[in-house]
Formats: sequence, structure tokens, C-alpha cells
Amino acid sequence: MSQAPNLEELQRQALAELAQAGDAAALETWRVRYLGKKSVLIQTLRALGGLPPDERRAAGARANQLKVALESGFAERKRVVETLALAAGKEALDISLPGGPVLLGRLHPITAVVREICGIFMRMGFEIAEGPDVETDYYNFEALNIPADHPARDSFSTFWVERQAGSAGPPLLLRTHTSPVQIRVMEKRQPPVRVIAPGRVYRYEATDATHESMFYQIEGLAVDRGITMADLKGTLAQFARLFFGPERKTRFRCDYFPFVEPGMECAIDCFACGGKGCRMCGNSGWLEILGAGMVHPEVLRRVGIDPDVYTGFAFGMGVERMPILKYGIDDIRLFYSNDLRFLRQF
Ligand code: 2NL
Repeated sequence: MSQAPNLEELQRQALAELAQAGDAAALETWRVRYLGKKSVLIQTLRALGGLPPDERRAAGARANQLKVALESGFAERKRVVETLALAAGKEALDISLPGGPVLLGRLHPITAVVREICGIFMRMGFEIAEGPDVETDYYNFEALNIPADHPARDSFSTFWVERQAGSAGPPLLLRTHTSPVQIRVMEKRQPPVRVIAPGRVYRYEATDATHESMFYQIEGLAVDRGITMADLKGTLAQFARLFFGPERKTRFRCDYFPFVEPGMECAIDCFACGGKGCRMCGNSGWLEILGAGMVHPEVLRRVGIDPDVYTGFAFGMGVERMPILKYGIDDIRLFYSNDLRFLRQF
């Protein structure tokens, strides 16, 4: 093999020449000479494989150092040359051309609806509370009166989260509702409590037109002396009027949730048919909008609030369902498919 090239000398010479390159053509000539396929640098790198291992390491490090020096020097010089060319007006920049369209961003429809709903409750005196998406079994289930063997656990198809190797602690999961946020609020302070908890929730379920594995929920909670079901009904009726229109009627019927007693579902009269019955309301004249109830005394007791002194109401709604009903959207997956033809309509 011929004598190894003097790379220090080569680097000095290359960088000196680079400093003289004053336009794009000179830069390109320099690039071909010092970084191109036939350059000493590339030839040297190629020849490394033929060296005995003990020599290869030092020679490789030196050649690599040269490569980095030449490449970064080139990038820097290129920037300088381009800036100078632009400043000297040599670059073709036709300032008489019409401007391109300026595309404006917008809120995602779900973000807009979350803000609208939170706004309605804030005006009624609720404050916003947030918490982690990854929760413990305790906050998502136990504190809400859903022990491990409770049949309702099946209805919250859960994504369990594996702990990092070596980390000990309680089982982790992706929250299936935002109730843990309110549990954490109640643990920290005594009533009066009035909070709205918006956020992402997760269910381990197949996706279809009415189900997503990630969706948004908004829950509300009010705890104080003397809170009754009348407060719950008034609050939800007011929400229905502000969100769906001043004419809306509300209907409450019994339902079951382990964390409330009594539990109920809330429906509004169908605004598509005025309650007569149509395709949208399945001929019933009513549209279910959320679940609610009076906070179970056991839930209050667990967070250190005395159920003999205080009572509370709570409710929870799926956020996507609100614009689906209000605007007649027929597939929840549209919200998370990033199709601008859909997203731009809101
Ligand atoms: C539904 C029903 C509901 C609650 C959520 C709740 C929270 C606490 C205590 C008691 Cl901390 N209850 N939340 C109560 C009733 C119903 O959600 O179908 N949501 C989509």
C-alpha cells in the first residue's frame, strides 16, 4: 500500500481553499474534491478495512475527525456564501410575485367542545381540575367503590400498564374515567368542593363507529352541606339549555354506577324531531347525554369526608357524544383520523 496521506496537512489545505470559495460553483468544486467519491478522505475511509486491527482504530479516529471537520466547515461556508449572495441581490427573488396562501390553524373540534363545556360549568362556579392519565388501581377503582371482585370492573375494559423492571408499587393502568381526578381533589381538601375534570380516558375495546379506545370525558362533582338531587337536576338542566339550546327539556331515569346512590341517566328531548320520534333518537323522542347520581357515602368516607355531614352529586359525560348529537356526526373515528375535510368544518 502507498504511504498513508498526511491528513493534518490535507485538512489545513482543504479548509484554506474552502475559505476562498465565494459562490455556489466554487463550493461544489470544493465538495467534489474533498468530500466526493474520489476524494482522499473517502479513499482513506475505504482503505481502513485493509489495515491490521491495532492500526485501524487510530487511523479510523483520525479519518473520522477529518470528515467531521470538512463536513461542518462546508455547511458553515455554504450558509455564509448563500447569505452573502442574497444580500448582494444575486439570488433570484421576484418580490412582485403574488404571496402564497397563509394557512391558519384552528382548534380541534374536541378541544373546542371541551372548552365550551368547561366554560359553561365555570360560569356556574365550578373550577377545573386535572390529573395523570396513568393511574393506580386504587384511584381508578378502589376509591370509587369498585373492589377487585366487583362485576362492574368488566364494564371498564382496562389497559393495564406494565411497571418498569425493578419498580415496585401498586398496579398501574390508563384511567378509564376522570373520577380519579376528583378523588385526589377530595383527599386534599374539605368541602365545599365544586370541580370539573376534563381529560382523556382509555378503554381496551375494539374501535367502531361509536367506540374509540381513547376518548374524552368530562366529569363534575359538587360536595357541600345540604346538596340534594334538586341541585344535580338544576345544574344539568342548565347545562343542557346552554349547550343544546334554550328550549331543551331534560329527563332523569334510574341507572346504576357503583360510585353513586341513587344513580341516574340524563336525557334531553330530541331536537331533530322535537320529541315525536325519529331516526336520530331511535323513535324514543329522547337522547341520552350523560350519567349522574348522588356520591356514594362509601366514596366520601374513603377520602375522609363525613357522609353524615356532607352530601354531593356527580356526573360524567363522553365529550365526543356531545358534538355527535349536536351536529349529527355519524362516526366517532372522524375526530381522530386527521382528515382536514372533516376537521375544517368546525
Ligand atoms: C357516565 C357516567 C358518571 C360519576 C360519573 C363520580 C365521580 C366521583 C364520585 C362519584 Cl369522584 N361519581 N362520577 C358519577 C355518575 C356517573 O359517569 O356514563 N359517564 C360517561
